[in-house]
Amino acid sequence: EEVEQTYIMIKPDGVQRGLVGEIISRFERKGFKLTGLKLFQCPKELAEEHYKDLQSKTFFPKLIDYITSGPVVCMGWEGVGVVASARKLIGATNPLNAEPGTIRGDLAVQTGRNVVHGSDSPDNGKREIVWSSAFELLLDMNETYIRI
Ligand code: YYY
Ligand code: MG
Repeated sequence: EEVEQTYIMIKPDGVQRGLVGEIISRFERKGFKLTGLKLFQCPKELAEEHYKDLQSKTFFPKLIDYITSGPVVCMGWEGVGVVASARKLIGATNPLNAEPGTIRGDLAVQTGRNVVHGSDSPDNGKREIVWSSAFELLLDMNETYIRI
C-alpha cells in the first residue's frame, strides 16, 4: 500500500446545496489528509481537459455545461490507498446504484447531478491536481504550496 494523492472535486450542485462541509467531513473522518483546497469557477477549457477521456460520449456537452455552471471546490487528499478508498466513499456513478453510506448513495439521485468527483487512478490523481491548481497553486511533492 502506497501513499497516494487524489483529486476530489465538489461539483456545482454540491456547493449550491450546501454540502461542502458534509463532504469534506467524510474524508477527514476517514483519516485522509487534506493537501489543498479552493473554491473555483472552472473555465470551459479546463473542464474539457479534466473530462477529456469522455469527449466522445453523448453526455459530454451537458457534463461540461454542468461542471462550469457554478463554483466547484477543488481538493487534494493524500493517504495510503486514498484513490480507491475515496471512490468507495463516493459510491457508484449513478446515485441510484450507490450504496447507502456513500456520498452519492446518501446525498444524490441523478447521474448528471452526482455532487462529487474522485480520480480513478493514481496517475489521474496527479494529472487532475495539476490542472486544478494551474492558475493559482502548485502542489509539490514536499506538500508545500508554491504560488505561481
Ligand atoms: O468517475 P465517475 O464520476 O463515477 O464517472 P465517469 O464514468 O468518469 O463519468 C464522469 C461523469 O460524467 C459522471 O460523474 C457523471 C457524468 N455522466 C453522465 O452524465 N452520464 C453518464 N451516462 C455517465 C457519466
Ligand atoms: Mg471518472
